[in-house]
Amino acid sequence: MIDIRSDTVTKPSDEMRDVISRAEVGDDVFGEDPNVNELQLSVAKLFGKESALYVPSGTMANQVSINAHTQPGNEVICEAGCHLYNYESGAPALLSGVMLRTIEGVMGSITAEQVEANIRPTNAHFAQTTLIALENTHNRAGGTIFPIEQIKEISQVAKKHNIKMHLDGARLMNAVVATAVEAAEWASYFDSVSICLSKGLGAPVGSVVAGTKGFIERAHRYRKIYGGGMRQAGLLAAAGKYALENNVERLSDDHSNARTFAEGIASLEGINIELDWVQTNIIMIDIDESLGSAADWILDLAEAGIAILSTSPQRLRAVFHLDVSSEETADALTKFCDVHEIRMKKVGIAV
Ligand code: TLP
Repeated sequence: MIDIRSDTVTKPSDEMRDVISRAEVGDDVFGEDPNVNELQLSVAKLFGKESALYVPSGTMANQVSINAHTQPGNEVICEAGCHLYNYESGAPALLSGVMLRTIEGVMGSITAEQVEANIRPTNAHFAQTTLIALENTHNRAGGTIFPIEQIKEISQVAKKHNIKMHLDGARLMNAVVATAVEAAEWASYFDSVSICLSKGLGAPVGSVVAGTKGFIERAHRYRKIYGGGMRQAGLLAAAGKYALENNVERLSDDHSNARTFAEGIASLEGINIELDWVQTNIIMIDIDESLGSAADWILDLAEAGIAILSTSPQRLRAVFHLDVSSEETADALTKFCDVHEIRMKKVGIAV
């Protein structure tokens, strides 16, 4: 089975397992795990921040950050398709007591003008806007990259209104590899930045969030409250360190596999792909209703040996990652074309 459901499905390589098996550990709740401490230091350095915190998941990275930046009753501005609004079970309301004010973006990106127009005036009637949360690359918009100039302008608006900025950088290293912009530059416009080690970077578990010392102290308290304190977490952190040292540059292979696949299927009848949106490792594939629903395609593709997910009734999402080689990409492309032919026949369109 070629699994392109997500880059979260990547499994640790033999080399990574070797590093895990030899990792020195300590009790991280006492701050004594050498691998966790080294990982935190290296991510803080990568993002040019004072401090960093290892957490079990990207969701926890976002949620400790929201809580550390806000007070209950505050409002957080974010883009309407973002992960923390759509896929985190309402956690901002439950855990931080904040409201989300969503803005419809273009390819997942919003503008400084949109942001400024959505900041609440200072008046007793209104919630206080205290945080802007952006996502780069943008998952639901198909791995698109937030233009750095736009981020810079939003950060100027944020400063003017004394509002904090958080970046869900689950896939920020994909943006780094796909552009000439370094991690520290992306991060410089934000008060906090998260990164997932368990997606395209290939570690089994874990995310890291970075920011000022004071922010990380508050985030650390929330990690404890959410039950995210882990003891001999160095086994996992060592895999995270290995991922950052070895698996960043190779993300460009995933990007070229995604492009090959997208270009290979884009001209099939009834298949619609915005090739401009294919900027990193994710492809959004819109299926014409005449060819059945995304659910129908998922079943037929599974039979052909491709595991894939949908994000809406007519949209499939394909994600390329380090466990899909260029040969497997070519194979997946052939299989997808075969399924296309099968579905054309099933619905009575001559091929
Ligand atoms: N995304 C997952 C699913 O939850 C949709 C995926 O398969 O892409 N931020 C972004 C931008 C993400 O894409 C995800 C996971 C997270 C945060 C949450 O990370 P985890 O799953 O580690 O909590």
